[in-house]
Amino acid sequence: MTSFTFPKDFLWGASSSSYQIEGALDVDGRGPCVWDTFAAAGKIQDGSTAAIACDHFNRWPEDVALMKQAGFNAYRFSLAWPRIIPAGSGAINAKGLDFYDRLVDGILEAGIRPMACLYHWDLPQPLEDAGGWQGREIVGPFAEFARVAAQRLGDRVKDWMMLNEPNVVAIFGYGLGDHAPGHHLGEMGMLKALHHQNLAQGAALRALAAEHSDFTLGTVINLQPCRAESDKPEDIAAAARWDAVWNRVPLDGVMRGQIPALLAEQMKDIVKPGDEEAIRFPIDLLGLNYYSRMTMKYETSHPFDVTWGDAHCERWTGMAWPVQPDGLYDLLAEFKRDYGNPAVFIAENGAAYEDVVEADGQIHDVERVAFLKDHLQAVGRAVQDGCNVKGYLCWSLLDNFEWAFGLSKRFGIVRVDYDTLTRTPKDSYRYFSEVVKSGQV
Ligand code: IFM
Repeated sequence: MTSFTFPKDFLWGASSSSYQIEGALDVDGRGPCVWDTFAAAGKIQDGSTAAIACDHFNRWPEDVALMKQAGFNAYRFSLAWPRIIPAGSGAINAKGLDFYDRLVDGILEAGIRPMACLYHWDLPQPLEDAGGWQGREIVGPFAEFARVAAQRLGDRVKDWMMLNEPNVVAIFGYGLGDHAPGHHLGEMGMLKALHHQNLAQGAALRALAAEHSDFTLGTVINLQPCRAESDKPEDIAAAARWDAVWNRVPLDGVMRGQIPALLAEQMKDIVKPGDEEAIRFPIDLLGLNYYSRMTMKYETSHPFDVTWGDAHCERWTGMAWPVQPDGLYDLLAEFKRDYGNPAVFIAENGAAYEDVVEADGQIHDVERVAFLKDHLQAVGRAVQDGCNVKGYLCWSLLDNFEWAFGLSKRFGIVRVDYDTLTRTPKDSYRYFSEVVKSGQV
């Protein structure tokens, strides 16, 4: 592709999440969350915790300055539910809200558009103890949390995303047990957690719409095009099944108010009358997270009789995820074709690699630069072909706490030295900043 110039009003920036960067888990009245419990149970692979993480709670002015210096005009961050409502429902913690108040003011002063995400996985532990995403009782508290956050920040934050990657929460947190809260509930556990997040999201969207008429409302889903590993009918069926679970339950829930036909029988006792209407909402902006495709095959030892991998790919990230920029183009083109081309933005895209700090203290992360370039070109091609893409936010500004992998996987375009908490921009930061400032890839 020859060089492409993005529209002038394109959103450029990064995404982050509270638990992965803030630290300060015991400060100012924050309550416990499921990831605190999961870490305390020794489930983090490198034995680390998020107790300090990037210490963004204290160092956010430096992080906002790095974003400003890079030329960003947008930043998506998440609000820690247990910081704002420590028990998940009930008493509001004014000091928790004060933190986000300061942060939002700082982001706005830097000329950056704050995009708040309500739920990026730090579920208050008392809510999990009451059933978490397995029960419908969580819908009310989530909508109340949305209302509380909007009442305090809604005069300045106009972009509100509800959930981040509900499929990961449901599948890894409740189905397979790799993520907090660590349940192994299999297929039904996954489907319940998916549906109840859809319901909570619908209620929160309505609560926010009632608060302010000038909000841009949306949510964030990580879509992964699913293709069959072979032309065997069982692999083709496995790909269709997993597409229904991973992509369509969250996507068709909010966009169409539909339960995928392939899952209707299994979900018939989970979905109550009126639910389909309750999960549908005419959102203004959909965040799409993209990391790779999924190549599926039939495998009876796994839930839904599926497994994924990609034996044929030649490029891999440090997460052992295949590098497939064409998948991002395909995703955007298919979304345009199948959903009527509503506004979307890339809410996450990036890669972890084994970074090396050179003798001069610099990080020449050539693989991450190539990853970003290839994916930005894919987005450019999609925009050129008429896809309604409003922005690109990389994952992530900082190296951070990568969930069950702890501090061992580095996704940042800025390195964080976890001993000194020093931030060092990598080559990828400079590369991305050039793209942002020129608007060209
Ligand atoms: O770090 C995560 C983020 O929290 C959600 N999306 C994928 C990222 C990389 O695994």
